[in-house]
Amino acid sequence: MPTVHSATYDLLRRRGMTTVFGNPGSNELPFLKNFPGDFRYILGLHEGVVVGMADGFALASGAPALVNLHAAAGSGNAMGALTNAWYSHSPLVLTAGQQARSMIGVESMLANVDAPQLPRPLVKWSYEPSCPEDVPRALSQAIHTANLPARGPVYVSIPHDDWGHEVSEETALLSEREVTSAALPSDAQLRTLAERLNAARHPVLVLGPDVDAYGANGLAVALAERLNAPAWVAPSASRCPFPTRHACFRGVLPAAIQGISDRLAGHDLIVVIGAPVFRYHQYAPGRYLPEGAKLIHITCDMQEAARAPMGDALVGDIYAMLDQLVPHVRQSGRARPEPQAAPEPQVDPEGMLTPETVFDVMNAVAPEDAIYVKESTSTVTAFWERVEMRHPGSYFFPAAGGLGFGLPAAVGVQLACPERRVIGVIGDGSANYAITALWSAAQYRIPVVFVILKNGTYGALRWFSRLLNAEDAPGLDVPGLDFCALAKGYGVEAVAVSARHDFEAALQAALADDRPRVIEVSTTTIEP
Ligand code: TPP
Repeated sequence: MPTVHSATYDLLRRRGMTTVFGNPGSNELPFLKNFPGDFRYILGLHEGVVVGMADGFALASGAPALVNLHAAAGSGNAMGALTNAWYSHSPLVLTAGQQARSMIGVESMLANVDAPQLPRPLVKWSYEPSCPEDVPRALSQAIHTANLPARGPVYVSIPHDDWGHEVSEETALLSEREVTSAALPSDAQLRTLAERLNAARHPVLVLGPDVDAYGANGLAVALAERLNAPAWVAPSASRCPFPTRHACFRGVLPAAIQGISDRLAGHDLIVVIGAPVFRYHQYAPGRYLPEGAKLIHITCDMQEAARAPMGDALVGDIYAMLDQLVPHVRQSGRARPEPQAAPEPQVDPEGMLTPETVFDVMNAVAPEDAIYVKESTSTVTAFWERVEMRHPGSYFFPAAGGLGFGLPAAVGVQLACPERRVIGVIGDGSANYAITALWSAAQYRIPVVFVILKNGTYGALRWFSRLLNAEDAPGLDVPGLDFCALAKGYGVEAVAVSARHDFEAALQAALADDRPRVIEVSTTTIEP
């Protein structure tokens, strides 16, 4: 007879989920024992790192990733990372060990009391099977729930005495299931949408992370070219949905109500695809839409559609909807937007680089299909202006702004995409939230190049402190950090640079290596 253990590994194998990201405790050992030879276990030294690595892996591979956490304490440590996974529609299947069933009620050590409640509201579904026989089915439900649109994290708590229980042969039926979605627009919906686009005098596209997640970047380009319309990236961008040197490309919209209206002024139709409407950040109240503009929202997430404060929405499969829509859009006679001028090089002060120079060097030295995992909060605008991104899956940024994503996600992305090089662009503030990811990169020989921008401060918060009239707030500087020493402590070779040619040489050397490297760059502060 199969057991919960053997049936679960069969199910995971059939779903292609043979990488387990975890940090174990006693509750998890019965799951991990007899670990099959065709599976790999990636140990993270803190649960934020575990979920961050899995998040990068799931985002870059587009497939569910398995996480194994330790009961309540481990799950609690992972919550910050879950904020990002929730907003990036990352299909994470989180499992956590629970005390033996008969020991939960007395609240023994490691009993996770009311376990399904703990990760809410940052999961699509959370569950503890009511009997051992239900564990494989519950995991099957978890995997499909995570993967169906809108994708997102799920959580299953599993008592540790369940793994040895026998289950029915019928459990094998779970492995055979295919669960897919087919959300296409009707002919009438398609016609109405195409008519509105064809009738618009000055349409504009606003593209979000789900365009990239569903590989619809090429369709977004085709749509922009048919409409000869400018294409903006939706505010608080967590992925790159459009080639950044295309003539239609305009950059990332600001994350403020009035700022967006100002940038989109003059357009009569705003078409938002694969993003919430909108992911605002700084408080700058104003008009939601510019004068005379209407908005159409194409999304895979019914919650995004329902909660938007304006516009019409169509919910469905982003790729399939664009694929059907583009042939119905007439080639516009409008002039194509002029390509944006290349930004000027910056002059670096003695003993430091401007972030602009760092990005110019990266753009010149890195392979054209490099993947950037970015977590340096004050340098977002400069990065998008200066680093060309051509291919799908070229950029990942924490979707909820929860720091501690960059270092581990870079490791996970590199694991998922061994054929491309991953460069982590991490602020000296951000790097500390998940620094132990360096250890996983070293131990599993995952050749991420980590570029740490050392400006000695929480740069974005300095900017916010001016915006919020709170410039005297304490706790905004981070002096005295030595990332070369930290990196060496975790087994990663590191170098500190403060001149352009040294950075060029260090980046070239790091990219030629098949092990991870850290480059600490002394940088100036910058306005975000
Ligand atoms: N804690 C978490 C988990 N997430 C956050 N976003 C913050 C705190 C608040 N926060 C936002 S930006 C920022 C902080 C602390 C500063 C990040 O500094 P750094 O990585 O050095 O980037 P810089 O802004 O200097 O480019």
